[in-house]
Amino acid sequence: MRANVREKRSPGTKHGWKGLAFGALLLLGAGCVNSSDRIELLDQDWTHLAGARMVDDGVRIEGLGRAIVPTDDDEDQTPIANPPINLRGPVLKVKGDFALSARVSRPAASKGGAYLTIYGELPLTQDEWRQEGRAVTLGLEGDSLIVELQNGIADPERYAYSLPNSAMSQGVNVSLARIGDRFSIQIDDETVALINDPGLFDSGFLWFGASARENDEYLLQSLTAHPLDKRSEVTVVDNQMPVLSAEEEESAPTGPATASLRRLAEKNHPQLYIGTAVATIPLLSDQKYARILAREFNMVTPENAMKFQFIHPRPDRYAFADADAIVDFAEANDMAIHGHTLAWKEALPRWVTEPDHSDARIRDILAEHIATVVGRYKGRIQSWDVVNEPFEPFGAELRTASPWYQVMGKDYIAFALEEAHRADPEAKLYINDYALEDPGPKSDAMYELAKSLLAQGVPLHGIGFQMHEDMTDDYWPVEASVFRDNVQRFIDLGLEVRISEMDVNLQDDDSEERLQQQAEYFRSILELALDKPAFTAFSMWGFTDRYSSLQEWWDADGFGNGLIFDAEHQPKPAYFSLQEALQE
Ligand code: 9MR
Repeated sequence: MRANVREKRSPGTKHGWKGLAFGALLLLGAGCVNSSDRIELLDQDWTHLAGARMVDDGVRIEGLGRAIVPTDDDEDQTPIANPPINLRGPVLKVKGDFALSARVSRPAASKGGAYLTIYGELPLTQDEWRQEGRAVTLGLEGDSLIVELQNGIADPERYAYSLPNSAMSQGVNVSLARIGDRFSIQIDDETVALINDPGLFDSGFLWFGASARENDEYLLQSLTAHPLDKRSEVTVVDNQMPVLSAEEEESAPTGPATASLRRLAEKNHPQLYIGTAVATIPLLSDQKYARILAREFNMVTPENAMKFQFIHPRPDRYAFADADAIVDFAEANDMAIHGHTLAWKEALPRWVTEPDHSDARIRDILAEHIATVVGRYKGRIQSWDVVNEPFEPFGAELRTASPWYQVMGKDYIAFALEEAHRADPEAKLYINDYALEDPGPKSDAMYELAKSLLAQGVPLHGIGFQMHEDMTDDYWPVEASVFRDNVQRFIDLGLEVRISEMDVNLQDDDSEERLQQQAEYFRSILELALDKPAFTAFSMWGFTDRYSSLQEWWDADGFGNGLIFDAEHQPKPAYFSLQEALQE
């Protein structure tokens, strides 16, 4: 088990990329369209942008108020906006000087914000742990145009300009041109500002996000792009969902075996899925990430995209785009999906935690949420972490802080399992927690809980052992043999078990010796899972240090180093040790 509960970086900690060529990683589909003309971007696909609706006269953007709400008691609890990004929509490749022009109108009564964000580098939206990217945001707030420059490191630079009186309901044209190393900002063809560009679009690729303030909306009537001179180029990139080809399947790193982890498992140990957590932004923007994922794994767990505040940001609004992208990708690449997570104390939106809901309403919220999310993916998601981390970090007591516990007491667990079962009777339902692998009070409490749920006939099928481990001079993870003895009693109850979120964090020690020890440890746990047919999955919390929620992702020698590929997507000794174990 982890020595300390994960150390969270303060939200909004921002750092720039270091030595990593992001542009080269983009998903370049087959059909690039070259054009020196003005491109209307609203002709492209905006259906996957959460809160957006394509209408006759443009794209209507509705404010979902999606925000990351830190739950750690020590942290500033101010929500950090997590505005939707059109990851599956148009991506632009740009060279030289170019202009983007948006025509925007708002309902007359609107005083709220209408925002368009143009990203040169995408943020890493990790629920509570967000790392900013590089972007320009254009916003209409009241009678002002706001321009925000986010360089990934510092707080954004913010500028405000007055809008003409007519700019409310009739609409206003706002343009951003990159000319040399400056941005020129225009309102209705009048230049209002020249601002130095700190290289925000140096990657050469642009993504778009659009959002409105919560409960507000606006109409994006047009969004065009064009090059400003003959040497410049603006091209729409076809951002396709990658599907692994037969040759790519053959390109697994050659170590003790020549096949990928998933192929070895499918051939030699078909009872066990080889899984990983997956994050949507790298999935849709980093081709290498997506291809390693499809090649090496046959199960994915959405790291954050199905958490409550992501997928259900307002009482009557769901935001399925990111979760759908993962499900589509998994199906296209013949991978199973493990859903994560339905009843947890964390990742709740403000509308659930803040108001004084009646007890009946809290029950309804949870039941409706589970019915909708599980129902949407019925028959497509094989198993779910229905209840996540019900126990205190290192104790035998149930966590009491969630609205679910506050209203239903410990019965919320059975309630959530019953609702999930009703929504998809075929899905396998799990309780998932950390620090369970050692025998001890927490593990004993989980055992007693599982036993009593089964005795009551509650549809519980398995237990997820997260296995977030630390390996440092001061702390060593639990021996596989100790875990083996402890897990048997759960298996004896007739339950399935899975390794659900394994990582072995080395902090900043990535010496050869430590990497070997990490490899041996990963192998020892996989061998244990291979040995007992009750294990259904060996799943890690990501596969590349580059996007690990623990990694200083701006730094290739970063902090966590806990996964089996390094921050440059190169296999580490741990990868080869898993290959070896699967081959035997
Ligand atoms: O990796 C996840 C990180 O990006 C989120 O900010 C955080 C809070 O939602 O959750 C992390 O994932 C956790 C998982 O959902 C439950 N078990 C512990 C995981 C790692 O801390």
